Amino acid sequence: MKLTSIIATAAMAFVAGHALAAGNHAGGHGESDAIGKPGKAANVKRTVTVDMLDTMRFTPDNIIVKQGETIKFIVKNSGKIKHEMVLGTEKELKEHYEAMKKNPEMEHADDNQVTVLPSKSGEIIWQFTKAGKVNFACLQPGHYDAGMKGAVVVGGMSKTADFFSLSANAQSINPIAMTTGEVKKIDKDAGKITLKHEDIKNLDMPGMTMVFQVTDKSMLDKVQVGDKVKFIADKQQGKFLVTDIQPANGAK
Ligand SMILES: [Cu+2]
Repeated sequence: MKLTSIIATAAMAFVAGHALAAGNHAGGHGESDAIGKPGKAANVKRTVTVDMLDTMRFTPDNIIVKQGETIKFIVKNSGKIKHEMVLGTEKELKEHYEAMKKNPEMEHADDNQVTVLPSKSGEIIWQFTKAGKVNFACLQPGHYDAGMKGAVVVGGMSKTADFFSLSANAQSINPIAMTTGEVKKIDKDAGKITLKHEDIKNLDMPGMTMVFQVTDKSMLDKVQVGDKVKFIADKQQGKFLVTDIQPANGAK
């Protein structure tokens, strides 16, 4: 059995919601173990918003997570046609995509995927238990072929060269490590934080004070101006992002 739990098309309006129906995978049947397992809402440490566009792209399309981390993906459809985000191995995704081409009307409701109608959003809560790479794709007919895919790199070590090619000075693949810094300014509305930071090794960036976009505004509730923090910085599409932040002393 591959990506199962195919449901009938009846509840079209319902697909924008998350995959409520698929409680059957909790604990896994084996097939999903390679990519992790459905996450529990109580264990969510971080929310990542993924935008789906009619240009057949995910933004971001390269996401870095820690091994064991439970991520809540807010999956937005900014396009005018239906899209979906499905997590899987490349093999699973390809097989599923072929099945979708033969049965374009089918809807699925596994925990590892969400189908989203135009202008709507849905969510996936997923725990990444194995180091390595988990692929994701839109399996709507034609979309995968058009390049609508991405990857989650699990384990703090990027295995995808294209991620590091974004960093002009990247000469080697550096492990993603927490960087120490101090909060200088928080702009909650804009989702921005200004950090005076030490060397950011994974971006090959010397210490300085910089403005970062946070991947989730709620991260800004955890810290205040003047706090010493540890954070993970990333660079995607030329923008500097903070994907995780926490008080440096743990206490708070
Ligand atoms: Cu799509």
